[in-house]
Amino acid sequence: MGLNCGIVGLPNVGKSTIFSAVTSAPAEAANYPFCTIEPNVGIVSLPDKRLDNLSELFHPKKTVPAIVEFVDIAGLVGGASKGEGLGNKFLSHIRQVGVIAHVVRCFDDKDIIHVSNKVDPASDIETINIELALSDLETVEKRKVKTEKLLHAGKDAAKAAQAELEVLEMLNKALSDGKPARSIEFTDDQLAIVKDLQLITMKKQLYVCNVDEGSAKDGNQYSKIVEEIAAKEGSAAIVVCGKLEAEIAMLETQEERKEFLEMAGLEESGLVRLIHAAYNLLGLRTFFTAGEDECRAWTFHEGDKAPQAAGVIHTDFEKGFIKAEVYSYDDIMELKTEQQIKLAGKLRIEGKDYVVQDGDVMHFRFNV
Ligand SMILES: Nc1nc2c(ncn2[C@@H]2O[C@H](COP(=O)(O)OP(=O)(O)O)[C@@H](O)[C@H]2O)c(=O)[nH]1
Ligand SMILES: [Mg+2]
Repeated sequence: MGLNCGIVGLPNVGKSTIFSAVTSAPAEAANYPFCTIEPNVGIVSLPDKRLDNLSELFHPKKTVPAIVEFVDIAGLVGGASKGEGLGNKFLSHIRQVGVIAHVVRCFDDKDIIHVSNKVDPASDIETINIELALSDLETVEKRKVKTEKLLHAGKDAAKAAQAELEVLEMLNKALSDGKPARSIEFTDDQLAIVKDLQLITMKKQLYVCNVDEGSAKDGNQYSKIVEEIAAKEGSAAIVVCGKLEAEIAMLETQEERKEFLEMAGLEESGLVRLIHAAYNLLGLRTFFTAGEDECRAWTFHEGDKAPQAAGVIHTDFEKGFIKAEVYSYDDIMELKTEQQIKLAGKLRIEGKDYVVQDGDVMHFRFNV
C-alpha cells in the first residue's frame, strides 16, 4: 500500500485548491527516486522542527526532510461505482492510496455551484461513503462467487473457504447498510482475509472541512457536523480554509507567510496539520541521520526493527546489517555534540531486534 494520501470528495468542494496549496513547494524529487511523478501526484515535505534543530547543530551541506505523497483524485460523484463520472478509473486510483483525505464543503458561496444545490455536509459525506461502500460490495460479491466454488474442493480448502465466506458475509451485511468495512471488529485471522481484498472502506479516513476565511480558526456550523460524524466513526477531522491556504502558498518567504497567518489569527497553516495528520494515520514515524554532510529525516513504519529502518536508506544496509548506533533527539539537543553523547554514556549499540523509536538518531554498521 502506498505511503500516500488520496484527496477525495464531491466536485467543487475544494480538492484541487487544497492539493495545489499543499504541493506548492514541492520537495526536491531527485531525493526520492521511488516516488511516482504524475500531474495529480505531489510530493510534500513533512515540516519537522526537530530536523531544523539538528541542522543548526551539525551545519550540514544538505538537509532533507521526510515526505508524504498527496494524490488529487477527481471524478467521484453519486453513481461512480456504476461507472458514472470517471467512475472505475477513479476507484482504481483510490484503491492504491494508503489513507483518504475526504474534503467536505463547509463554505457558502453562491458563485460556486454545489452539485446538489445546497451546502449539506452530512448528505455529501453520505453520498461519497455510499459510493465507496458500493464499490467494495462489488469486490466482496465477486470474491464470494469464487470462494463458493472451493466449498466442494478438498477438505482443507473447503474449510478455508467456509471461514472466508463467513467474513464475506459480515462485509456484505455492513457494506449493504452503507457502513465502512473498518467499522467491523475482526479477529486477526479474519483480518488477514480482509486485507487480501484491498477494500477502500478499510482505509483510514481523515475528514477535511473546507471552511470560509472567517471560520478558519474556530470552524463553523457545517464543520461541527462533520466533526460529529467523524467522531462517531472514530475518524479524524480537521478544519482548513482552502482559499486562504492557496493565498498563503503564493507568498514567497517564510516571514510573509507567518505574518499572513498571524493576521488571520492562525498559529500554523492548516496544511501543516493536514500533512501531519496524514503521516500519522499512515502509521509513519521518523528517525534521523545526522552529520556534516547531511541531516535527514527518514520514514519508517511504527514497530519496524533496526534492519528494516536501515533498509529505508538502502537495501544493502538491510541485507548486510550488523548493528546500529543510536541516540535520541532529546539527548543531542541537551548535550550538543556526539562526543558529549558518548561521554555521557548515551550512545547505545542496538542489534537486529531493536524496535526503532520516533526521534532516534541512527548510524548503521553494515557489511556487503
Ligand atoms: N469561497 C470559497 N471558495 C472556495 C474555497 N475552496 C475552493 N473554492 C472555490 O471552489 C471552486 C472549486 O474548487 P476546486 O478546488 O477546483 O474543487 P474540486 O472540484 O473539489 O477540485 C473554485 O472556484 C475554488 O476557487 C473556499 O474555501 N472558499
Ligand atoms: Mg478538482
